[in-house]
Amino acid sequence: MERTLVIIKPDAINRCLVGEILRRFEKKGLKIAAMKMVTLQPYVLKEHYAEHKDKVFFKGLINYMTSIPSIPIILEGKDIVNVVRTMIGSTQGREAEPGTIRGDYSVSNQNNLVHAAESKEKAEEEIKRFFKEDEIYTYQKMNFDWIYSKDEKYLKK
Ligand code: 3AN
Repeated sequence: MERTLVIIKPDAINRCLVGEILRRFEKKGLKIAAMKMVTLQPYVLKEHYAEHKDKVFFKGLINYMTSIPSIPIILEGKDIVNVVRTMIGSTQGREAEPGTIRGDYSVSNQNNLVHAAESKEKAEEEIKRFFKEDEIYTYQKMNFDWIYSKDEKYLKK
């Protein structure tokens, strides 16, 4: 089953939106394979956001992301990278579609509540960045038989 890396960011914690964000992922039928609370270290974030290192907002982004703890999560499901990217909405909260997490709760381009990996390759890279192997759980989810159809269950993707 495909996996993705999500981070519930410091602004979501300060704004009491952790439960709401998790609720959306759970109600959609996505499986939580790992989750923890951690204050992210600047060196980890500099690597994670390396593509933005020359942008004017880089320093502010690192400061915001290290200000208080975050909640990295691994979610599992079919086509999960696309499913979760659709659920979080576009980067700029003011332009994100209503119905998405950012569209409903963010009006900022930096404080946009949640990160989600943008491709399958990045997801696997980011999972290794934020989790050790023994922090990731394999288990049979009780409602699995009702979340996917019989045909879909046996598809590898
Ligand atoms: P996304 O998180 O939607 O994949 P990226 O990868 O372009 O967006 O940006 C990473 C993070 O950098 C964003 N989630 C946001 O917190 C911050 N960011 C992006 N663009 C800006 C900007 N113009 N000003 C301030 N912060 C930004």
